[in-house]
Amino acid sequence: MARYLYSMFVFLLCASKMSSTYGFSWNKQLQQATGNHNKILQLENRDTRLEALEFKVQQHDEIREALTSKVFELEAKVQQQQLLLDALQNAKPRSHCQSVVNGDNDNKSRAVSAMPASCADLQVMGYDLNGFYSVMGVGKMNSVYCDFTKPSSESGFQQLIGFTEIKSVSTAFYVQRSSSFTQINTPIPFQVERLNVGGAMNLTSGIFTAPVTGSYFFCLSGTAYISESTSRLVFTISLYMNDNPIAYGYADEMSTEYQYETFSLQSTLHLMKGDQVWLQISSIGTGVYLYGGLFTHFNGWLLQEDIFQSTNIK
Ligand SMILES: [Ca+2]
Repeated sequence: MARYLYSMFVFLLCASKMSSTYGFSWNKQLQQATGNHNKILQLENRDTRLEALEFKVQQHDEIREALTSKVFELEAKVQQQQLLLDALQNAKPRSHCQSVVNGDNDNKSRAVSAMPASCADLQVMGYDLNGFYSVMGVGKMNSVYCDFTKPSSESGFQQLIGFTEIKSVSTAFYVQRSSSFTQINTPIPFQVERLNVGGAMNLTSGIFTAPVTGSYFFCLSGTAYISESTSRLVFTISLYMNDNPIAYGYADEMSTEYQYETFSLQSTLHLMKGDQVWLQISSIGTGVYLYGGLFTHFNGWLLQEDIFQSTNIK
């Protein structure tokens, strides 16, 4: 560009010199040369500014490329942070009451394979907040207080509060007879259902089937009609558990007038799931019968479930 401007200046100078040859005055030539020189300077300034602008544009392009690269780098870091956060959330217990969490080291893997039975187990599984926890006891759940600020060897590390009453099902029934019954050696059916939570009591067959393994309570009370007789008339009712009589109720009388004799029995039994319980008359005299009219009552309910057997938790 400078070479071009210098050529222009020489050309104009020659032109002015030639003009003097043809009669122009020196002053006029000088003015014209000065004007031409100024124009050249203006062009040089414009060219300088243009070069400066081009340089700035180039700088802006470089800055833009650098910023774009930085944005990509930050996006990658954000993605890494999110992955790390997800991993931490999966590795930590989600709540105090949660029994099992996934672990990523050998100890945690060992703990996941079994139910926690102590504060020490919970600690291995990643729990570190003091509080009340439910852990596996002998046949039932235990409630313990864990103080993770203390070494596991100290007595205050774990305090047993007691066992936790947990039932996987609810079972309770109360049934009655509305009519008399005299058949022996057959389960006594019932006609009136006051309560049969869980439906374990079958009124038609008279048989209760344990829905889960655990301890149950049964209660029977009733009335036997005994006719007048000069000899002793008896009425024996039996509580059966899987074809075996395990308890008896008894009533008898010998009178010249008919009598109503009452009987009752209670039983607390440990039943396995599927075990069956029912009542049946074992012996009955002539003219004797189980009195109906809502005078015979049979109740039963689940006291305590062997939660780990019935839920098959090891
Ligand atoms: Ca009697």
